[in-house]
Amino acid sequence: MLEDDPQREPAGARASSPRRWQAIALLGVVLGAGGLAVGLSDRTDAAPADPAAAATQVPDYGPERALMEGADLAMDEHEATGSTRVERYRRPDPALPAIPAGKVKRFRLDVAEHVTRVSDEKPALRVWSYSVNGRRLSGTGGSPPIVVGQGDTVEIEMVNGSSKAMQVHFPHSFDTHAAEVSPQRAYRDVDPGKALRFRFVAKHPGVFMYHCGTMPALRHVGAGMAGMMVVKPRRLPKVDRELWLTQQEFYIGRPKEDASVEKMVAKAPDVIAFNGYATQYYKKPIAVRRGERVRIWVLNAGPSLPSYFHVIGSVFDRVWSEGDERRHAQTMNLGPSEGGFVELTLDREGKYPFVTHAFGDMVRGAIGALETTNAPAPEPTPAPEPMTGDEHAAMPEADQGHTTGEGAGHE
Ligand SMILES: [Cu+2]
Repeated sequence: MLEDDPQREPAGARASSPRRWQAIALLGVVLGAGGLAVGLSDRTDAAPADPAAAATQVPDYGPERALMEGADLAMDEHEATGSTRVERYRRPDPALPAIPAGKVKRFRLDVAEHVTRVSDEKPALRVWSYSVNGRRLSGTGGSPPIVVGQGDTVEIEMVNGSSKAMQVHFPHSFDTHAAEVSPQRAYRDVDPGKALRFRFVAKHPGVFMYHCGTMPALRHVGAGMAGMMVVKPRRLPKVDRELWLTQQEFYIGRPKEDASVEKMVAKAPDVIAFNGYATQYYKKPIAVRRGERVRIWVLNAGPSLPSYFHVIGSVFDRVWSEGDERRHAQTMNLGPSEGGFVELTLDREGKYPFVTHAFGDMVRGAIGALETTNAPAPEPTPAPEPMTGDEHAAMPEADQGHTTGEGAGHE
């Protein structure tokens, strides 16, 4: 299925970049006393003259590169420099984009290393993220969703910084869990200013993660390089409204600089956000209509913490995640990289917070709200209080007076 159409030099040439070889050399030192040093020591030499030979010696993706993680982590932090102008925030549209027209679904991913806030309360940081077909989530740490249908042929063009304005300093790559391809070919590193293209057939439906797989992957995903790829199942019934929410962790380092690798390793994010900015959909809720059927596509992009997606004041009629379907569910549980959708109908006017029900994570910003069109205007919003007790008691408008179940006449 894969039609690999590289637009750049062979992978081996990239593997000879000075930083990479420094990292390999350091790894050699680190592992010097161990048996692994035997297997890797030949890579501490200068770059091989033959790129093809280098490609076979140094896999772009796999356990051997994962071993280099420690070395890379130690060396690269705070290495990048660039514009520190803080990008202007624009609230990402939570409406799920349509599947593009055309027989082949084409997506051009571009990379930017840009300084932005991901929370009103925290300093700005340099986030690494993707744009999709020219659309970027400005002033947030998020990346836009990609939407195709089951059985579609998908063409990905990964451009690592199409212009100087993208401020790209590092090799990056693009790995989508929706594809069945050779990762050594499709997901290999792309140097700044270069591009790579591949195709696959999206055989499996689901909500898949895409992300940068360049080692150390934790650092690249923790810096922001992840997003949602929806492959809609065949014969999926139409609903009134489709939304997308990607939960993602952010690890703030020194102000306006790259994310903190130490915090990533410790799994201690400063911010956990839906669609790249903490509490944005709580402060300005997502408008829905009472009685309409809403489908919310959710991805947990991690990189390291689980998500327990719950809508306060509602029960999911249907949950579909990772190939399984359930009904009558209160929460959709998603490990890092997992995704799915929930369907619900809000029968009464109101503001319905959605959260990860891991409350220690929710208070870091993983809260938003659906608000029916005619609901009262949102209250002036202080940052949400930690909900250590009964969450419903803490919510405005939770009590609509329907304690006996007779319900409907209230509105
Ligand atoms: Cu990357």
